[in-house]
Amino acid sequence: MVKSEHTNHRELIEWVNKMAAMCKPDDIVWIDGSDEQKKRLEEEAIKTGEIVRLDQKKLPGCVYHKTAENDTARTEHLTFICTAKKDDAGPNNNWMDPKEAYATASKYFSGSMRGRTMYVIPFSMGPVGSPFSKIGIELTDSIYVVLNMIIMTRVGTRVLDALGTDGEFTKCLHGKAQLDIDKRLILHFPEDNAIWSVNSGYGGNVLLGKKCLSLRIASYLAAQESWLAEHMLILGVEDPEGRIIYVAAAFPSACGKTNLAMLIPPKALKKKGYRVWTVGDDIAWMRIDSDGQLWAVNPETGMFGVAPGTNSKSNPNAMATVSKNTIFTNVLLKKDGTVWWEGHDDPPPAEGGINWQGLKWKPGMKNEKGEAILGAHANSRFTAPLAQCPSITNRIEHHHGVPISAILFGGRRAHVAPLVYEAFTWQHGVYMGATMASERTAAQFGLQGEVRRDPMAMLPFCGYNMADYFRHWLNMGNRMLRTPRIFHVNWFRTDDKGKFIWPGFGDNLRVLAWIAERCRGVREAVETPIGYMPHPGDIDMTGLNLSPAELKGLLEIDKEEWKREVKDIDKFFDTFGDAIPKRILAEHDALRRRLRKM
Ligand code: GTP
Ligand code: SPV
Ligand code: MN
Repeated sequence: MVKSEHTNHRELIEWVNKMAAMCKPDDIVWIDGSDEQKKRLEEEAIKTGEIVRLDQKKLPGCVYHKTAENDTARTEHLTFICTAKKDDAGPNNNWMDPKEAYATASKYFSGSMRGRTMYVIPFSMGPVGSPFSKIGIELTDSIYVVLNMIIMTRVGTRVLDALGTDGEFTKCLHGKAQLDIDKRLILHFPEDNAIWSVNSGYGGNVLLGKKCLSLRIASYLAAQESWLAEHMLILGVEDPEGRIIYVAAAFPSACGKTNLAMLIPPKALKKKGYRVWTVGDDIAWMRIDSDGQLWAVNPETGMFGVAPGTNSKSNPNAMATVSKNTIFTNVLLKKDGTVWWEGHDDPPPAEGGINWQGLKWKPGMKNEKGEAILGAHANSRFTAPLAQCPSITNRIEHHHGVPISAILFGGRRAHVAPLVYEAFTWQHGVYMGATMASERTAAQFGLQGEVRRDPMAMLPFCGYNMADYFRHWLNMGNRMLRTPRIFHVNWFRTDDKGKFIWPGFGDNLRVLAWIAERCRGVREAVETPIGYMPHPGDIDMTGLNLSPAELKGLLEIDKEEWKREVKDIDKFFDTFGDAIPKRILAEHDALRRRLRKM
């Protein structure tokens, strides 16, 4: 009979024992969720240098951490979906045979925790005990991971209590091993409800509750259980009459989810009485409730946000949120025990500091090629409790979450996509999401700026064949009594000098206000070949310095660009063979026809 002082869950105890037998840690510590234990772990990590305590007067409760230089973003090329059949992973995923995956990773894990402690983190994605939540247990040899998970998820003994003696959980194993990029693997086994991550210490690769569980594994479960696990922020837009509509928005990594989720209304709209409520900034789990409508929950409790460009002008709510109890990763560490990043409120610190590569850094430093050396990595991040966000909703612990009126898709497009357009129907909206594209950012390894198709912002996160995922989206629409309206937005159109035309950030509320009016059915729109669009006069421009010509440019559709777009989408669909749902192909043909008649 297996025994543990922590749980009577037999399968859990056996699994922990088995993983420990492979990794051979000196010690095993169960995370209980208490402040005392958290403090103890912090002290320990400070002693070993894994984290650095920041100036506690200026940044109370804050610490700093630097990852290895080759370990600063998710490594999509080393991320695999390991299903028995290759087709089930789809052309959108790297696939590995589960047997081979377990065998290879076992070699890397074997004995890798000698001289280290294995931490057992019971965590709940979603409110503890809610029937909609999912429980995971992460084993890790990194205190940094433990401290992040404490902020990002609900952890500790109460989760074990909710799990009981036979509850289901995702088996999450993480080991830093040697942080060897040549042996780095992020493996998902949807058929076993398991995740193995080895040789990395970077956020999305190792905080296994986030992308690995809440998107890749959850999307697989959601398809079977008829719900949606999406890479979406959730926010509430309150209009001057006090009515709140909730919006979920899918933008690819580093394309503005955190910023939109915490938006501060521009002065003129604030004066009119607009407010924004933050529900989530990265992940939405959405279910059809007994009222036949779509409801969304944010399964996380923290934000793991991009630091560069965050300042009290672009995102004052984020700045307030990271003023205490925050972990800063790969930013510039200043001599005075504070931190800095490109686009911070403070000018580059003349006294310099330690940059993300561990170099003694001074403003203006250049490399051999004459390029600026950054203080903070472009994908440097902060981990902060969402509860500290001034605009946080009071519905965060509600197990139904919030009712969704609108779904937004969007990416970074210098051209092609106008500021906003609305789908004619749910089916057309699913097509819009399935064909969205964006320029690559620093959140992924690879060629920056290259345009790639990133359906629903889920290309790196869909745990199964995306053709089936599109079908699942279509079917979800059929099951709803009333579907949310679907929109496409683009804050990133540039002029001929490459400058963003739209001011973005807080001013995005002007577009949200139009969307809210569309949802309430009180605004007419212009019918165009790509969807419904606003009359330029219907976007509230009070207090905004943008010429009518510029606004017109933002709403323009270039027929030739769109024809090229349609061809590019053909190529993308081809990668799925004949698996793409007919309803999606019908929308594609319909768009082509409408453009021809334009
Ligand atoms: P992940 O955490 O990687 O999923 O990213 P995210 O989608 O939450 O992106 P985030 O809000 O952190 O924004 C990423 C970058 O986009 C930041 O450098 C912002 O300054 C920039 N950004 C965000 N919103 C806007 C906008 O409306 N206009 C412009 N021009 N830039 C924006
Ligand atoms: C993203 O890249 O979409 C993120 C950061 O939100 S990570 O957790 O690394 O995935
Ligand atoms: Mn993200």
